[in-house]
Amino acid sequence: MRHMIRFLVVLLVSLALLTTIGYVVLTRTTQAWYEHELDLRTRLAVASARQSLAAHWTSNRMRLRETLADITHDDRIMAAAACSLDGNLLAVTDSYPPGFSCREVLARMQFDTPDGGTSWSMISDLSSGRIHVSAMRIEREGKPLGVVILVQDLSDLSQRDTATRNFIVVGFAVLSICASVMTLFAAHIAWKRWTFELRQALEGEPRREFQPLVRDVRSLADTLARERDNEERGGRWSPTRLRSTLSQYLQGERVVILANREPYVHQRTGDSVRVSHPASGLVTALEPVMRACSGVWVAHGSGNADRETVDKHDRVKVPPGEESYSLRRVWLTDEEEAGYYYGFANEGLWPLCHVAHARPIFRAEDYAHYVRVNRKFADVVCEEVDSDDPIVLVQDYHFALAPKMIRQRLPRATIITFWHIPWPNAERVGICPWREELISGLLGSSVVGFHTQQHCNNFIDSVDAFMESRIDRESNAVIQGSRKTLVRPYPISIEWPVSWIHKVQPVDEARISVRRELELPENILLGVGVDRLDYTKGIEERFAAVGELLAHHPEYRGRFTFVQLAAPSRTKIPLYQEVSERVETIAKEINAKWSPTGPPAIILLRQHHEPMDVFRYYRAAELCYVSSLHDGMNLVAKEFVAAREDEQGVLVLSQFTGAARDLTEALIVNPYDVRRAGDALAAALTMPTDEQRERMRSMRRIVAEFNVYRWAGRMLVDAAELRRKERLSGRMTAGEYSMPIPVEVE
Ligand code: ADQ
Repeated sequence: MRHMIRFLVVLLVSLALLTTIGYVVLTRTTQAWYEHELDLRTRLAVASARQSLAAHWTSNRMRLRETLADITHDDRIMAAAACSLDGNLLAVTDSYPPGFSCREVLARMQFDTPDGGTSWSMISDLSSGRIHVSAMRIEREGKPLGVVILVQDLSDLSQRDTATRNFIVVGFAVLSICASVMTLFAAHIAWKRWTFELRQALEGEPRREFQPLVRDVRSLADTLARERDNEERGGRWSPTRLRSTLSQYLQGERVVILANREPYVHQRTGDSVRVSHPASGLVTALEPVMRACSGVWVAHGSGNADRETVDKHDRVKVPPGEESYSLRRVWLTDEEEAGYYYGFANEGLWPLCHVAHARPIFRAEDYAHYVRVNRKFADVVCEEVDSDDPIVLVQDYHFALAPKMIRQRLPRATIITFWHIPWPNAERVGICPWREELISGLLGSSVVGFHTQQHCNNFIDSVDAFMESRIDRESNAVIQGSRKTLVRPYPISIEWPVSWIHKVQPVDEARISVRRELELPENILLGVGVDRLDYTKGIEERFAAVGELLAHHPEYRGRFTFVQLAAPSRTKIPLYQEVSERVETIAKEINAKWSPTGPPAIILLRQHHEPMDVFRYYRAAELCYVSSLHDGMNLVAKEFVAAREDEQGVLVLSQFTGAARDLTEALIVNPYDVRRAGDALAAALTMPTDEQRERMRSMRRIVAEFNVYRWAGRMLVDAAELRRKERLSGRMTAGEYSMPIPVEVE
């Protein structure tokens, strides 16, 4: 209704405007027509009396007056006069109006037609009404004798003119209204018809050619409904909201997380035991979620003091001092760790899934360990659950087989598996000798989640290529027998606000302390990179871009330093050792070339830093460069944004990260194009503070809104919904209801 009223107001305003313009145009046009008609009448009248006029012009004033009187017999011509060339009145009829003497008319004629025109006319308004005065030259044998003046009465003409104009204007308005009403009516019918067809298509089976459109509309409607639902339920996602959502959906049941990496590692040095946080995107994302919803985190106990700090069930309460959830540690032998973790997961699956030009290595004995370790962890998960239909969150490529193993022991479990790295295209997946086993293992899940829709599509294509199953592309689901696995994008993020951010040094202090620590001048411009030392992170390309910056922008030589925090990672794998050496060599070469003396161009800190230290570096820097060659999300990009409460600093971000889809206000680069990446670094260093603020503010809004509580909340709510349906279908199978038994879970 509101739309209709708005439309009518716009319509009426447009009509008023159109009618006014139409009125002005019509007035001018009809006036021009009448003037033309009057001129024609004058010519005709004078032409028919021309002979008689010329004959009596000088000789017989009496006959001249009679001729003029004959002319005025025409209804419209009310008076006439004959004037000599020097302006004397020769003859005139009755009712000739004052104010148009021979001299006056000749003078006007001369003024209006200076080139010596033979006729002249004008319209004049008298108290008695409107008149048309025209003058025509009279000649005899080519010689001018004088002029004849005719006066025409326009009173009836102006009446006719007004009537015609009114008629046209009213007609025009009526026509416009009719046309608009008809348009409105036709649009209404077409819209009703279109929505009717769309509704029919959405409710039933759409025609083949509409299927892609209907699929998009359905998925959009789904997302909008879910988003609105979320909004209505409580604004921005936070630990409190996640907790209340979970208590609403899970009635206080605990969630079991299975991840290889533990969130807290106990390390003994001498007599003391220290707790550290591993450098891992997975831990960064999941730890705040666990703090918010409690439960159990099952992980490999990798610290050298881990065994001494657990109870007799291999559990320890974490975080230290807060103790809001349990960490259940699983022990691996050196052989198991070498085969499952270093071998199959990190020399096989990691390079398989990242397009970073490292050859995957698949060894049968590594795979055997991978199967055994997956079974070991799956068994521990089944020990830790507190019901026969628990919610289990399986994390990452270390546990592709575990979902199916858990499902075999707990057929009614709701298992959500999140794959933290990219899923490559089907052709590349085909390289893996155990591709069917991996995919089948993952299909034991109720939901398989990836960071992006592209990764979901690649997974579904791989299922299509290698498995016996039915794919429901409309709902992005894979159906095997009576089981359905949903495939969904859940872009991961970080906690917001970061719970310990108030403990990090403020920007001004961080700038001074970091520069002092690195022995750099106070006014040096600083860039920062923060990564595990991994070939997928593009650290070599990053350093090359710094080299290009200094080569093509000499003003930064000695004025800019790039500091790279590089946490050693997977150091037992030869390729990682090589990358570590290569990175060091490149840094040395660039320093030798561009900063042989003075502040170094690159500082490489190959060590682990605690999160608060990492944030201090983010705050001290002018820019942060994330140059991954292929990445799932990349949380470093989001952390840099979270750290910059001062709304300053520029993020230079690889287009091959998942984060590039969310943080579009970053300077997006192709990390392989080191020349342009160098220019982007220069652009970041010269960006005005206002622009930095605008970009940073917009990115901070995105990270705040799409935080990790939202990521976890959406997954857990989807899982709880799925479980509700499974429970319902279970009750129906058990004969509690007399309805037909649905075989699918959704
Ligand atoms: P990662 O490959 O570990 O994660 P990322 O998402 O960037 O990559 O997270 C790295 C984390 O480690 C960050 O929290 C960072 O602060 C920390 N870190 C890095 N270097 C460090 C250092 N030198 N010292 C201390 N801490 C350091 C994987 C996938 C990603 C995906 C995440 C989460 O590869 O694509 O975003 O999981 O799903």
